[in-house]
Amino acid sequence: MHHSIDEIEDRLDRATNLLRQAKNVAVLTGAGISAESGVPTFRGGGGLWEGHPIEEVATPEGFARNPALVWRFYNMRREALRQVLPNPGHLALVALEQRLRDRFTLITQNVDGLHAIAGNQRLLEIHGRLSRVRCTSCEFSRDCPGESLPALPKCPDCGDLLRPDVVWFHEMLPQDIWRKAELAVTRCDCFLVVGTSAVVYPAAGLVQTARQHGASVIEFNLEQTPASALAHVSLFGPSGKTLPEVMQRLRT
Ligand code: BJW
Ligand code: ZN
Repeated sequence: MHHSIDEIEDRLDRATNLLRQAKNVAVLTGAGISAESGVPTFRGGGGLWEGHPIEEVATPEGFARNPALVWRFYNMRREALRQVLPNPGHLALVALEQRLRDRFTLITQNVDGLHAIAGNQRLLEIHGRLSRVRCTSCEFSRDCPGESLPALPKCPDCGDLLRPDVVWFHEMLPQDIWRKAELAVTRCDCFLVVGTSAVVYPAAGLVQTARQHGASVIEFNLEQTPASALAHVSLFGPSGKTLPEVMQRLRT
């Protein structure tokens, strides 16, 4: 995507104006917003982890087949998270929440916890959180960030196998959180779609929902996605640059 300086400026101005006019704002983020923090995206790198398609390690079927393999994948990612910090894209969304307060909702597909670490409070983590574990048999659940877990961690209450508290393919999203996300999207007049390939449902369907309820849609991504066709303005570039640029304009 190559645009002239004038075209880029014009898009930034249009995005800022849509945001300025909005009473309620909802934001959907994906792995791309954390890319500049050093967290790998899913569909980058061919969507493979050590040669395994992501469906093999991020499904209940994959976990049932080979829990040790799946835990190796998640323990590796838990370790990697210790090194990472929020980037200017995350911080721009904290500034936006501070400006709008209860007129702002951040919906994230990310499990890295970086929005919470950055300081967003009106946050809906619809795919769960990597730092949390829960029992495959009982109600036990615990947030244990930065803790090294055994190769096959067991429940302290019942002794059965623990699993990462994330939403795998073929699983339902946490219903209360999902309902809140849908409600925020139907109520917003401006919807930001940041760093997501917009192919994983039901999250990707929120872009359509926003449009159907009359919101303006602004996309932040490196490249075009299925959401581009629904966006009023697409800002192509790293969100660690484009989000702060829009926030900067909003202040003047
Ligand atoms: C940058 C950047 C920078 C890079 N700046 N941008 C309807 C239609 C079709 C299929 C389905 C459907 N409904 C359900 C399905 C099946 C399935 C699905 O959607 N499959 C599709 C792939 C086709 N969905 C489900 O299974 C969902 N559950 C469900 O529907 O339940 C009902 C049911 C019940 C029982 C039986 C059957 C159905 C659950 C989906 C859960 C997704 N979980 C994962 C894993 C989480 C745990 C973990 O992390 O391990 O969530 S999958 C993975 O994808 C992860 C992500 O949250 C999610 C989205 O990915 P994301 O964030 O968009 O990342 P990428 O890598 O794809 O994109 C990064 C983007 O950033 C790119 O565009 C880059 O260009 C950009 N970028 N750097 C700005 N600096
Ligand atoms: Zn248990």
